[in-house]
Amino acid sequence: MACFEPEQPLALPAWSPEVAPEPYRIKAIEPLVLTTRARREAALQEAGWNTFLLRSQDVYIDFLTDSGTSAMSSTQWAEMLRAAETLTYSEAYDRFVETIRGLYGFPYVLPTHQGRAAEHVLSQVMIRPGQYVANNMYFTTTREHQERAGGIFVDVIIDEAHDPAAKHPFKGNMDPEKLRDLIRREGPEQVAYVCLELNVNMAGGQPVSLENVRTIAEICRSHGIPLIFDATRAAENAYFIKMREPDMQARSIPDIFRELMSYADGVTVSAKKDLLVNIGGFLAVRDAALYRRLEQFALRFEGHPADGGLARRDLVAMAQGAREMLDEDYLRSRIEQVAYLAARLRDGGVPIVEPPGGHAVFIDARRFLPHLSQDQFPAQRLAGEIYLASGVRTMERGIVSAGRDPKTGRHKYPRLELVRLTIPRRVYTQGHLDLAAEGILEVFARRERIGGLRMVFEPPTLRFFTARFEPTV
Ligand code: PM9
Repeated sequence: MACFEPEQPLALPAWSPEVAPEPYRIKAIEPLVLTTRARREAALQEAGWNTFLLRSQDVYIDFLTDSGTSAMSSTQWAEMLRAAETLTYSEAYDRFVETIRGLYGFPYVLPTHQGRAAEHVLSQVMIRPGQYVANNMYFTTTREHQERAGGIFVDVIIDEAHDPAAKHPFKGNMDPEKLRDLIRREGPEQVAYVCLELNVNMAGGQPVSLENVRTIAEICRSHGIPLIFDATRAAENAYFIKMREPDMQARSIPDIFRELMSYADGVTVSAKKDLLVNIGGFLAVRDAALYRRLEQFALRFEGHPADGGLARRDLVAMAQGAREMLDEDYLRSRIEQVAYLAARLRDGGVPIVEPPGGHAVFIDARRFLPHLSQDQFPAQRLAGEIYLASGVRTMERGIVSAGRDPKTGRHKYPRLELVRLTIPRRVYTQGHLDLAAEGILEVFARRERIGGLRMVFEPPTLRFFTARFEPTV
């Protein structure tokens, strides 16, 4: 198979009985309620124009997040019920740890209640105040925990990642020169660790190439700097490597995944994404002494190291999800669903981040609403307008999410001002994607008449969750 051509969207494989659209059928349903425009207007006003604050019953199609929103398989449900009936805590823990060890290859595994808890434990244990942490772009909670631990966050992602139109196949890559510069400037002992996120959420769900991982790992090894992956969407990253990287097409996803993991000293994972569960996360490392320090810290915040504050059923659901997440048919159908929605919007002229990523389509609010300045919160406004049009809930990923500089107190003004349409795993059908696309095209048609917002309430941290806004026009 030819490798990725930047000018071409990811092509669907030719039809055959082996390549069906969704490799599952739906056995349980949750009714959806379509609200009226008047009801949505009232709901958005009550929510202060923050889609996070909308009540779920006022949402028709929920593209807020792919986190904890997956449909679990019948085997996951069966495992959960069996665990509650027949397994002791230790047996559930052993199953979880053996599965994670087998797939990820780390000897020491510490469950946590979700991803940000793993980030909290890792940051507090590994960062000395005043040390640097190099990242490929940022994720909100990851950066928050690094800075809370006294770390200095540095973004060393490639420049193309900040350009929504650049069609680089691996826009999540770190720039080796930027990383070397940081190490030269500050000295290797001043770099606590390098944090490489696999599929970079804020860049548009963009993957990192295996070649780039090898290069970054070599730089880290030669300077004695630990390499930590945020492996929250690493299974989806492995799929992109197989599809886009030269000489990878003949390899299996588990094989690519295993090689990827072999370069890291440790991982933090929010299991609410790749692992197809509603709650859970973990930390995994190679070094016994580091593990003992992490375990001691986690005891104070998470629960016993054998459960991370989770129930037995959560541990076995994660284990089963981990066994399902590397299935190539499932990954293909998931990533093609994202590509389908992207194509519908692109065909209608809507500016989106190219190429589409693994978990979401990102609309470029700067180009959608070019008459608004970033201080008028264009992505936040657009997310509200999309909700008003069709009851589809999306999320701002721009100036509101970026927050303020801890030193100057000023807005951070990220180059990317995006609205994220996040596709939950195994949940929505093509009909839902079509409806969402139609609603956005209707907003696009009247884009010139859309005004900005002003922030009327701002919390001190992670403001995107609870900030409130009012339209200026
Ligand atoms: N990501 C998301 O919707 C959940 C809500 S935060 C806006 O994208 C990465 C790459 C993530 C992530 C969560 C976490 C934190 C860490 N890394 O939500 O605490 O995308 O399980 O994981 C969200 P938890």
